[in-house]
Amino acid sequence: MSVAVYLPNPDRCEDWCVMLRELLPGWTIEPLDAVQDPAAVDYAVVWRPRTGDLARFANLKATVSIGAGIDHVLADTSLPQGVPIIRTVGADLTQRMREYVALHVLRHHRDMPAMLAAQARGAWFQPVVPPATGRRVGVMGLGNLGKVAATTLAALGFQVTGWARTPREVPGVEVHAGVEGLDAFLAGTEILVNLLPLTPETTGILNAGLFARLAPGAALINAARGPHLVDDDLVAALDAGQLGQATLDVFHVEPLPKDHRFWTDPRITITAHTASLIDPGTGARIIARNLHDFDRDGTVADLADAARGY
Ligand code: NDP
Ligand code: OXD
Repeated sequence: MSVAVYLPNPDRCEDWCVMLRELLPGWTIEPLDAVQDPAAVDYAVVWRPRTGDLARFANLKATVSIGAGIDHVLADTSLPQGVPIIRTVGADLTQRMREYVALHVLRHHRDMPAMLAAQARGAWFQPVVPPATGRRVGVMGLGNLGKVAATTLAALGFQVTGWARTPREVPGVEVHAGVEGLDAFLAGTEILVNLLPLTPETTGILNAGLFARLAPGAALINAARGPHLVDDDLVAALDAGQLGQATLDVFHVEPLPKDHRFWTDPRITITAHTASLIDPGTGARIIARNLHDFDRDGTVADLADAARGY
């Protein structure tokens, strides 16, 4: 079998090739840009491929996203139609995201940014915050990551609501579904966590209209994708006090450009798309297993639905 690997950083691409070669002995694993015979390529393993990269492979059996999201693959307008896309998900990714969400929800809940600002001024600052049981936190997206984030927050004692496309039961979480459930989901939410996939329906969903439906002074945590957020609407909502704080892990352009206004805004905490950064060692093992399973009989647990967009 022949596998073409692409990540924008050539060194990281080479690292992934080395690990996949160890895990898939007998397979040909090479950087996509080194492929001499595109017709022989069976599988592409990619993170943010360039437009046209995948169309070169006429006999592609499947594309593997090095990550849970597949938006970066679907963004290629010349993507070969009908070629299955396999996501990379697993306990490692879920655990990292649950830690990130718990950390930042607790930070906002306990007013940590204001405490750090007070420390910088040498001020003795004693805000009275409600216990978690008095705080309403909403999680958008109840898939692999959102569900675990929501149940983790519920275990910490928060009043947790969740929003998905379709109804379901999640222990300890009040679930709302679909566009018709959005108002009830947002009403009274004081900390909003976004873990939606990026699709045409969810692009720009974090906008002025949505912020207006949250509790005044709410905090936003966006750990999903940059284009979920309308940047100007975030700044306007912070200026108006409709939002109090934001933690952003993802951005329209990554790395976030050096001159972007978010860097110096004290109301915004920035992390560099590290909420649940895939560890290459673990990720390569998941990908090798998925390729092996798919190659055996065309079935694999982590198949994405390209038509749905996630
Ligand atoms: P899943 O595909 O497992 O779950 C997606 C969830 O979103 C589902 O519950 C789905 O509802 C819901 N959803 C999708 N569309 C809508 C909609 N229009 N309205 C309401 N709900 C909707 O995704 P994961 O949990 O694995 O990952 C979520 C996203 O997190 C990824 O797509 C990626 O963008 C991001 N991510 C970010 C990382 C980081 O480090 N910052 C790391 C990994 C992922 P339903 O179940 O009803 O279909
Ligand atoms: C992912 C990511 O989609 O890291 O897995 O963003």
